[in-house]
Amino acid sequence: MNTNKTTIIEGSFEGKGLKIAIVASRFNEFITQKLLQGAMDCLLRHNVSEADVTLVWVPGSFEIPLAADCLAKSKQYNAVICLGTIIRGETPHFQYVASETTKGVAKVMLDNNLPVIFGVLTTDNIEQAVNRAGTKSGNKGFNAAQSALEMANLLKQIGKKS
Ligand code: INI
Repeated sequence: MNTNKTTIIEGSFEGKGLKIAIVASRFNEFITQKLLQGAMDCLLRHNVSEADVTLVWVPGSFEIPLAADCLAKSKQYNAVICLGTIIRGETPHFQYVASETTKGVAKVMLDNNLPVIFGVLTTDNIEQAVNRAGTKSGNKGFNAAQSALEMANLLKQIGKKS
């Protein structure tokens, strides 16, 4: 029930003036490049200036949290978007990389009070990854950028810690 007394706060998707950092990992780069294209498409279509985007490449998803933390601590950005592709192999390696990357990104976000968006695919096979990188299931890079815009604008309203 909305009695018109409720205060509702939400972030818009307006990107004008926002400074965005993207951390992308080279492992499975052929997929991650598609996520990056999707993310840039979203940012530019929502009025983020190309000059206000910084792109940082890291070797693999495991290294994403460290780079994201450095970018967050620089206080130069309204949001950090993390893009990577982790595909299950024959060993438990996938599990360790996926788990540490996920935990790491979440930690960086909370430690820095900044939107740090999880645009990392974790899939059972290459087909699932392709489906999420601009084919059957959309483009998760585009979705990640949307989340970054919404959260950056939301944090402008609720993000100040006393
Ligand atoms: N890194 C990925 O981004 N995706 C993977 O699927 C992957 N697998 O499966 O091994 C992967 N491994 C590399 C890892 O991220 C680190 O770069 C490496 O362990 C060095 O620290």
